[in-house]
Amino acid sequence: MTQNLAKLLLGLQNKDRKSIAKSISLIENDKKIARQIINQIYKKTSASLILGITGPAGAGKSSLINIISLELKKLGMNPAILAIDPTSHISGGAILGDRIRMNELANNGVYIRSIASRGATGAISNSIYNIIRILEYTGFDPIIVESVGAGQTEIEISNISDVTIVVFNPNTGDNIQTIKAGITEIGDIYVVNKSDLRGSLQLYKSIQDYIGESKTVLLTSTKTKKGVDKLMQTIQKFLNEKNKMKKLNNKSKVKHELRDIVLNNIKEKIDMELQSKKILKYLELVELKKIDIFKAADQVSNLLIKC
Ligand SMILES: Nc1nc2c(ncn2[C@@H]2O[C@H](COP(=O)(O)OP(=O)(O)O)[C@@H](O)[C@H]2O)c(=O)[nH]1
Ligand SMILES: [Mg+2]
Repeated sequence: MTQNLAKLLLGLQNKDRKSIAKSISLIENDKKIARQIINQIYKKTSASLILGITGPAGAGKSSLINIISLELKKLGMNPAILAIDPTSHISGGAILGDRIRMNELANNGVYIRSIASRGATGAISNSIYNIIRILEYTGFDPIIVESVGAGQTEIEISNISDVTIVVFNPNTGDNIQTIKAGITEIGDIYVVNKSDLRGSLQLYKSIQDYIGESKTVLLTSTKTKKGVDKLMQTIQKFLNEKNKMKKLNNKSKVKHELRDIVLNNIKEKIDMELQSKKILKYLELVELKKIDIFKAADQVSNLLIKC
């Protein structure tokens, strides 16, 4: 272990914010260093609970997380927030509201960090698992992950979360038609926020009808604080339950992560192999109309899977 790395790990153990920020940046930007860091800390990370919060932009996820994390702090917990930002890093261009919120959280000892979601699909960045490990090593629990529900993301967030909250709001024209089928499976708690606005009760009722009785649907307002107590009680109930099943949940999370890494490794390797000379032969055969594209693809696939 290099001296720099040792210093960084010591900083993490002391909950030094600069060390946390630096470790996360290193992990996001350098695969090799990420591996070194994880190799040094993995034995000392204990699984923190992950509270995933997803939903459309502007639904009030950040406002709710602000309240939730301050309440959890009051209960003696040590929450951290990871905001998966589909556009840019908060530090690059935070809107004023976000900045004020972030300052309030930081002043109360809640760690908050915005991370970019990589890739055109908006898929959750691969480094998120490792960033979570850094926060676990530092002693944060639970870790709240905010993501904008866009396509795959809300499905992925439920894979890494112990408890998933899906947030809706009445003024973005969200109605039952725009709520995708998949979303009814991923949430543990469904929240219709902005209950101070018109249309919220109607949306709440239609979501309740759509989701059925087995799931909790709540109505909240971060403006009037109505429904916030009930939300906190529900979150606590879920966190307590999940705490008891931590081992089992952790196994399923590890399974997902392992699958992600293996698929990524294989994809990288195959992408490289596809550039190789032995593949050119098949291109030629297709061009010369000796075989059709599907046959070529089958043969290339067979060839590559063996390698
Ligand atoms: N009227 C009303 N506005 C809200 C409520 N919660 C959040 N907002 C506002 O909605 C906007 C988006 O909130 P934000 O928390 O950033 O949403 P996010 O994109 O889901 O994280 C902000 O201007 C908030 O002040 C609420 O309960 N009622
Ligand atoms: Mg937000």
